Amino acid sequence: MSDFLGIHRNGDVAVVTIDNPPVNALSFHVREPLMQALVELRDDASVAAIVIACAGRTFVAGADITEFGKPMRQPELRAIVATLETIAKPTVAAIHGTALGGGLELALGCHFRVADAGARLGLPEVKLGLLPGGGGTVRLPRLVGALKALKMIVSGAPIAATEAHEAGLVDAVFEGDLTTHAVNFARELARKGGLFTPVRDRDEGPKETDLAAFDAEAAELARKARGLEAPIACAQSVRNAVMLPFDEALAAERALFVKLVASDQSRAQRHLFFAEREAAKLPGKDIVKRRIARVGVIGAGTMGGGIAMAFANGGYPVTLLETSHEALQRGLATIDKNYSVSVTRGSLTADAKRERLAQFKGSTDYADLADCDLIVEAVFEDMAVKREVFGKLEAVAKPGAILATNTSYLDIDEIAASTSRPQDVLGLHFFSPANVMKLLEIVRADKTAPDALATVVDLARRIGKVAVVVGVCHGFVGNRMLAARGSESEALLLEGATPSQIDKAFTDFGWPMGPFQMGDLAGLDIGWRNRKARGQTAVIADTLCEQGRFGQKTGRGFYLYEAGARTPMPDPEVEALIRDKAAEKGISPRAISAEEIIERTLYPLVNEGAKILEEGIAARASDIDVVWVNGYGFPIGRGGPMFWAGLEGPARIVERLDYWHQRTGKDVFKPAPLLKRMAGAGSWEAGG
Ligand code: 3H9
Repeated sequence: MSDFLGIHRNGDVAVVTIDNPPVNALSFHVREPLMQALVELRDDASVAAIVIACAGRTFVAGADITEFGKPMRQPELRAIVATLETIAKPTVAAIHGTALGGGLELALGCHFRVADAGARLGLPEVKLGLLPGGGGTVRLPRLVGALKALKMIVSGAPIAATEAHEAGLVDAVFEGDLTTHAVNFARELARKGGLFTPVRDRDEGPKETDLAAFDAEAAELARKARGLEAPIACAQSVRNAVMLPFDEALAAERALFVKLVASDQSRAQRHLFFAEREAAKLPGKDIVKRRIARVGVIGAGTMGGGIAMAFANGGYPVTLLETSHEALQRGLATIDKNYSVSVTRGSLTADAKRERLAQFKGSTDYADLADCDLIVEAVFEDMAVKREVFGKLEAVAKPGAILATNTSYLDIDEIAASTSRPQDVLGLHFFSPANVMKLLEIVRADKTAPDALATVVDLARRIGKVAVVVGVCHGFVGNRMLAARGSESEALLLEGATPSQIDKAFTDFGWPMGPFQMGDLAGLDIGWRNRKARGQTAVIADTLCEQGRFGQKTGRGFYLYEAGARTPMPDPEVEALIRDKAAEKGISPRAISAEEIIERTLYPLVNEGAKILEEGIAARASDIDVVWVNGYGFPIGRGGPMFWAGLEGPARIVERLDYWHQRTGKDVFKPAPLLKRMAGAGSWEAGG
């Protein structure tokens, strides 16, 4: 009937099959024939029941996100669902793969839902800064109860078919050919006959709601939302489903959706959705990737152990190498302990822990790396040590093995030059803890072969990382920009701001924590050691370290911590120290506004991003956003530094950078030429 929709008959059951690869999104060219098909089948007396199924790898994964922000073409999903509910004969959604967002809402318009045993169902709109806008917040509570619906909608996390069955969302779970099962299921219902009640008219769930428990849960979720509007709107809409008649609650859901879809937060989150997928794309689609069957990791310290766990978690056998038997045992014991914590927390079963541990082979002999297809070194951050490791790898690694360094700052071209196979060398910059953090900066060195790069980009996805390919420079994308963000921290303190005032400006902006709280958490001694090695100083942070104040681990840093606690408390001693140091430098303290704090920390961050883009260290502005959101906690509702720069107004940023440059003479404030062009052109691409 259309390229995107087929109808076939199985006796008196009509099967409508949506076919819109890759994920069967409900684009206009699907909605139009779908609406027409439903009306025709409803009015066709020879049809006893209707099954809605999908071709390809999944049921409908949602509305077509690319259509948001443009005028919505009719018919809308809500009208399709409303039409479904006018059908008196049984309607059955046959769900395989994922039924997400508008996909699940379409299924909620059917009388019944049957699912393949491997299917997953959810309403993930909140992750796009939205709420389900096709009736999901009003219908789901009628099947699973308000509390469960609240959790599903505010978290956006899908649930498995079996859980959906237990919750009442799915009526039957099948293994084998789903369409055949669905047709038989529908035919049996039609044979039995009777009245089939649409979900909208089933209100057992909302009626039973314990409002006090609901409100307590909603308040807790709102607290965790940290300034994001969508989770609050989701909770409000589910509450409406309990309190208001169906049509009023539906209208209220619509009003909230319309408001959210036009909001900067949702635009930012939609930008990130596509940015993450774009970042994983490399030019040269047909590159044949290398085979990775076993991974070697050199160094079983915090970083090496975490990297080894990341690969083991992704199903790869790992050879873990250390210099001594003791260090190896220590590393393996830590890995064992980390998995035990997951078992205690319930996120891993004891069997899964055993399987993961069985992936590890420990060794102290480089010769044992000979069967590895990828070897990642995570040894001490020192060029001589790294070169020595790569020299040893040269002798043992098999031809074509990819040799990766986890360096955070060092020149990978120089490391590659220490082997006769620089085409196999690249950087894999994991973030700590490497088994948890999503971000992976993949560093393309001068001579890295395209197939080696394509292989690790693919591998990153397989182990659940968000990968961004970056070029070689000091600190790559993330840490280089972090240095720019922190360059004014000390100056702000000396001029009159307190650590808690600066941190508050950050948390008010949406960061999970500010730079001083972060420093205390990571350990101030790390930065101190780095500064000493490079002949640099930071008067306040250095003095704190000289006093043994290393942060949380010593109970004192920029803040005070009660024994075993993580809550920072302002410390008058630190504030006195700051005033003393300022007086020594002849600086009289003045009041510093939150606006000034943002200008002197986040504008240099954007400026450095523009330099990175101009130098080709990052391929796209959106890649930088992916790095900052996934690796450094930049608030998702702001879309990453480069997207936020567009909202903030690049012309304003340039003007204020100029101001601070004139005032301080510091390079971080000198506006990058690309940023200036962007201010004129309106977008990073047009500016470039
Ligand atoms: C919604 O439904 C609102 C309604 O409540 C209200 C309406 C009124 N639209 O992720 P992948 C593309 S909001 C357009 O790599 P996987 C994606 O960009 C929606 N495009 O595959 C990529 O393109 P490319 C609620 C979409 O197998 C390609 O498909 N639903 C959409 O790893 C493959 O994607 C969601 O939020 C879309 N909805 O994962 C679900 N979805 O190849 C969003 C995907 O050019 N989707 N694309 O880069 C997902 O979570 C994952 O894509 C999924 C498959 C799990 C389905």
